Amino acid sequence: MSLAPLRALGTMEELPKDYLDNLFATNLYPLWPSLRAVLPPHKPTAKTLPTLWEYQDVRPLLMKAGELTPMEKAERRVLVLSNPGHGLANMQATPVMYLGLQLIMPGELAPNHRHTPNAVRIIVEGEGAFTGVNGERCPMERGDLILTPSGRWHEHGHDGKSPVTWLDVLDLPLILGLEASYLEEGHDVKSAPLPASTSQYSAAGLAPAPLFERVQNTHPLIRFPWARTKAGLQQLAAADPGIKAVQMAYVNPENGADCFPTISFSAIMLRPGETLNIPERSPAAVFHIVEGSGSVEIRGQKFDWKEADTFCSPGFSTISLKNASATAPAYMIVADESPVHKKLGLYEVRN
Ligand code: GTQ
Repeated sequence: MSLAPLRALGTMEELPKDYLDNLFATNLYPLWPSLRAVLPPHKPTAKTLPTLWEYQDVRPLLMKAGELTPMEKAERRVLVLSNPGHGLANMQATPVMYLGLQLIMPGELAPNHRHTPNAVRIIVEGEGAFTGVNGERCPMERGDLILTPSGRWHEHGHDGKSPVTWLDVLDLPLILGLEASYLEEGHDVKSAPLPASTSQYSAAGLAPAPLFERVQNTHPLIRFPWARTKAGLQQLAAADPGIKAVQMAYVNPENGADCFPTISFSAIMLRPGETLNIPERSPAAVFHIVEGSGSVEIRGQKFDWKEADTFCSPGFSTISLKNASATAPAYMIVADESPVHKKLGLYEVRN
């Protein structure tokens, strides 16, 4: 299909100043000087810049926050991975996703609260911490993915001996943009502990069915232990050596749906020596490295990554992931905004 050339449109400068003043005084604004900015041809304009946050750079600053700011003054001790393309103070990595690295020290408690944005924790470092989600106590171990869905009470505690850190992924920028973001301070929920969902859904394809009454729960499984995810990826790779990508989605085990209505999560194993070319898709994405090292090229920009690093890509980007090792697999967790794009009829895969 040949595309018609774009008409050159009138500019602000061409309009008389007193006319513009009258427009502004009446809370009006002319479309045509800005039309190309909000409706660019063929492909959206992305504020989101491909950005890498190396854990070795963030960690000392996060530990320093542990010295500078006690938990009582922080509620959540987090350094936000802010995309410079959106402005650092806007605290967003992509249009839908907020990322933060959170630190909890031994003996500390990040108090109970709940909020409208959905959140996921991906555990990065340390042992002995836990997240309570509506009373379900979830141990935090490296690589685990733990959901705290919208409206669920949650708190973080730490009975161990060394600092524990994790990556928070929230749909905060979207919920904030909808003017629907708010929080409530906590209640003590320990009195009504829930059974561990990880034990209830311990085997793929099997769900608890006490006397055939199935659970109606939008988030039946809260904690996805890394050991299981890794084993699943390895078994997938072994079962189908020709498979295009060794990737498994984190889903609601009752119905196979994405965990959240806004963000989709999956895990990828890059086989030894593998280069994985991801086609141009409309949603932005975030990658967090659990194990291994390699490089990525996003819109022609190249980054080297290793364990515990995090990077993001704008939508409509070609992404090429390369495992640096010829002998060891690399593992990463991917979050993308495809659920929002699909619901709004915007989802595209090109080439
Ligand atoms: O742990 O509940 O990074 O409420 C931002 C807001 C983490 C949390 C964040 C939060 C939390």
